[in-house]
Amino acid sequence: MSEKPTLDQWSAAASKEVKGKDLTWNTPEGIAVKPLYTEEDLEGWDAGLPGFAPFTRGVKASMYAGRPWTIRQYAGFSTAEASNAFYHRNLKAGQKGLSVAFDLATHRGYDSDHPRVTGDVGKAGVAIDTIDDMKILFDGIPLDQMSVSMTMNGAVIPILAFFIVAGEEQGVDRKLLDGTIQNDILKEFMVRNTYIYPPEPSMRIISDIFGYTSREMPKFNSISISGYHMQEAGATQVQELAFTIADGAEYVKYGVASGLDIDKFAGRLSFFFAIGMNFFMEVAKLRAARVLWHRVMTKLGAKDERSKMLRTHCQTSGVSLTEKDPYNNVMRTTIEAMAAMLGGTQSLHTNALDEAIALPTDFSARIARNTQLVIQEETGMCNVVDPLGGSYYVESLTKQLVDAAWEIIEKVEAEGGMAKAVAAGWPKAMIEEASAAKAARVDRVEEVVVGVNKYAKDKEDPIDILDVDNVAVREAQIARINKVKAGRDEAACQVALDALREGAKGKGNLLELAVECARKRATLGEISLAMEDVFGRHGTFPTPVKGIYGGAYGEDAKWQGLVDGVSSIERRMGRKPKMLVAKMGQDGHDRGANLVSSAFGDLGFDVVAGPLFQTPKEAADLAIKADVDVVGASSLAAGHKTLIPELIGHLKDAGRTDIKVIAGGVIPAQDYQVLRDAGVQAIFGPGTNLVNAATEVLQLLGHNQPP
Ligand code: 3CP
Repeated sequence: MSEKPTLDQWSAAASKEVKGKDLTWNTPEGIAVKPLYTEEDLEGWDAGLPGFAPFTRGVKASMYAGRPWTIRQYAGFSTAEASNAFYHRNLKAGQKGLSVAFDLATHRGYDSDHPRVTGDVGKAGVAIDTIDDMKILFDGIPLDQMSVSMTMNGAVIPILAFFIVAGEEQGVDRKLLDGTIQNDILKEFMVRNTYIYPPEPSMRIISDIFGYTSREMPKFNSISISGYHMQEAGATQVQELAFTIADGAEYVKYGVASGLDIDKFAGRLSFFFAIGMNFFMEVAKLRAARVLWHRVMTKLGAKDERSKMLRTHCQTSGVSLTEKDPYNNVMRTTIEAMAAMLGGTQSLHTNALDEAIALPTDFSARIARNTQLVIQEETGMCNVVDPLGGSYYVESLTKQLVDAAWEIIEKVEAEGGMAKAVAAGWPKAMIEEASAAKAARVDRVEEVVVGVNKYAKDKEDPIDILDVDNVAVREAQIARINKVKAGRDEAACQVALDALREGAKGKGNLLELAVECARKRATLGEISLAMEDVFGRHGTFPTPVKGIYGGAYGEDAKWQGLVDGVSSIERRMGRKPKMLVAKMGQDGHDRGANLVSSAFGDLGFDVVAGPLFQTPKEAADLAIKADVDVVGASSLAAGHKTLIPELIGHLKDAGRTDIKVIAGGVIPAQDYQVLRDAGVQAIFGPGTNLVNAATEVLQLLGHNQPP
């Protein structure tokens, strides 16, 4: 019998094959992934059994062998009628649960008739202004039988109140309402920006929702603590994991401080993670998340095992999708969906292939949904619980992720918890640094994106995408708001709103008070404003990170050529070229804007990072006041065709046609001509290489010798 080879022998053989090249892969998380894992890597690690603490291998003993995860596609666009029809079609085609996407006006607590939201109504989600909209949204969908998730954070009180009253008016007892509300404000302050109120009252809102739902809606998940948006904003998996678990711990502490018994509400906390392209890392991340949550909740004093069990929704990664060569997105999403299920998710959204540029069409939504149906029903993958359990690599990675995230969680704890950390700003800065570093890796082709920075097609064929006529949607919404207001008992409505305002000053349960407002037909904007009168509206200024993007280029000749170009413009103008990076409308997605600010700042531009949520007039005024040479309008939420032409109009009215306007973000090729006709001088779609973009901007500023 031949002798068993040793690890040293393997190492020598591998090294010989690759002529001594180091095969270690250093991931962006700072994890050194070896080319081989063996049982030696599992020392001191026991993954246990599924259905038993700490649930490393899954929260249910039988997992998908007993019941597969919920196919829950996130959707909503334009009107309640159109979204309702879409839901009915999807449910008929095999979807199992609903997940509502609201438009940005709704997210930010504005009715559709508010002057700040002209570009946002019905874009990127459904417009909900009144209880009537909510009733139409769920028409023919029995709310005691269908679990409904709602992605809402800022305007969480009126939306949940509308949902409860829509149930009431369907004859459904709220005890039977099943679903989830996102209700996760800490990550809004960190990365997503659809907050309304300052942090303290926002945290109170969450405790009030915990209090009300644990008492009145025992089947309802009161929060979806979300790491998804962190990864979308550029966070590494370790950062996503650590900050999400730390957010969860903070909410539990607030709930307990408000007088709730931990085991009365903790069993209905749920989570939400992104699943990107680093396949095994994502599988391990979900397993590590369950271990970490169990550890945190034990420390916080939970006794019931259900309070310590991390149940999660997952969504395949939006930022991993590309506008270029878009059918590659089907494969990306399939791989990510497999990572989510092998990690043991409870519920999953698979992105449609066109989601890098628009809301899905029926065609693309069908492929996305069928991706899950094929995995569930054709592959046999669901029949074995945690089939990757025991993999040396996956188990080892799980352990490494637990350890790496725990270090960050302890740092957060040492500094007084996540609310304090968010206020101090360092988690956001860490994520932005990771984001800038990733952008540089992709632009420098150190990270491959097939069809974008490698194997690109010579000519792209535009695909059919969905376009929402938001002028028509807005008019229809305004008509319904007026009808609801005309038909209501005005005095009774005002009494309910006054009671909510008083409750905001004192200690009343805000959700309970808002339910009464919804019954009396108050609008979403009115309910939000009653609280805003007391709490105020929160605003922030971006603080782009410095030196990370540029630092990655170092002495690179092309980069240095650009730096020299900026210097030569500076010599000619007697000052640095100046750029306003503008975010208009209610679009809080600031990853693109922050990246542009960082990269152009590193090149030597004087960058004015404009505040979020400006109107086109405010952005034009700021551009003129700051006397910039160029305005870069960043749009990631489909408002560009309304907002950017308006901005140019205001600059024109002020006689400042010399200020050049460029546009970047999620702008489909189909819209380029409209923008060019309006006067936009350069357009940068998703996946733009920032060095190439800068070359073009320098040319616009008269530097005609591109490096
Ligand atoms: C599950 N069950 C089982 C088994 N598996 N019973 C027996 N054997 C099994 N093997 C039971 C569960 O205990 C539960 O009953 C019921 O079946 C449903 O299962 P679940 O796992 O709770 O699944 P679900 O109802 O779908 O809930 C999943 C979670 C929920 C818990 C994650 O929070 C959720 O659906 N979240 C979705 C969040 C979402 O859609 N977010 C969209 C974000 P009991 O309840 O009686 O125990 S979209 C954002 C996009 C970006 C942006 O924000 O802009």
